[in-house]
Amino acid sequence: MKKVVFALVSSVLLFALTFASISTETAQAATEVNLTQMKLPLLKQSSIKLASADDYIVEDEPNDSIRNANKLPLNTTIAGAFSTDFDKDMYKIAVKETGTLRIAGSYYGSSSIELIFGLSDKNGKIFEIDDIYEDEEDDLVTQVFTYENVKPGTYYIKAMDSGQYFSGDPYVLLVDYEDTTPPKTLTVNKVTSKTTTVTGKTEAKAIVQVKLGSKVLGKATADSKGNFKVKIKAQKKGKKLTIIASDKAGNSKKVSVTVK
Ligand SMILES: [Ca+2]
Ligand SMILES: [Ca+2]
Ligand SMILES: [Ca+2]
Repeated sequence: MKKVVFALVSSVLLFALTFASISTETAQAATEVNLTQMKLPLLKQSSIKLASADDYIVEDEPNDSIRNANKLPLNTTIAGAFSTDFDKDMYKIAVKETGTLRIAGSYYGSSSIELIFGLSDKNGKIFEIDDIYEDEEDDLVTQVFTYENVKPGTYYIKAMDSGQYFSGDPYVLLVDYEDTTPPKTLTVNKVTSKTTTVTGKTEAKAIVQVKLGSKVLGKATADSKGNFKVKIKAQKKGKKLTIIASDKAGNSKKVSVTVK
């Protein structure tokens, strides 16, 4: 009996040690991966706004199913490896506003892996790719999949080796998201010839400009509830002002008001 318990403990330990050393190796190998180089194929595509490709996180096993998928923030880089045969790595992403998703997967062509990956919903339904871009430079193999009009929701990225073999060689995934949704609301309170603060409501944190023709009379950022106050010089009755609310990605909504 004692022997069995000992055997169990040691196999658990061995298992834990194998995992610990694999994740350390993955982390070390990932630091050798040139993230700036990895970013290039992405940057070659238009309108890419990668926030933090120089920083990366490392996968956290077990992450083989939707239930234990690793949370992956948008505009983030993650490094992983296939640490056992049939290892699958699932990553969970949350999209808050309709936009474009670009997922780039890279690995070294001379290493022992051939990365395959894709985007699915929680039921495992695979999304069609709108655009595929492939690049191979200095041994670095990269594929960029573009998904357009991705609606708000939770999505999963599944990564695996094409042969489902264990190798421990690193791969890197970059998730780039571009907001394509303009602020939904923009209401402006009455503006009179005495008004020196234009107030109203729009999307939280939107930048609001008040313009007279092409001249910017004032500019302010909406608060976290979307309320804004833009200071302007009082305008004459009958003048037509344009109020423009823009989100961080530059999507904008405008309305016109006449000075009363
Ligand atoms: Ca893995
Ligand atoms: Ca895994
Ligand atoms: Ca937006």
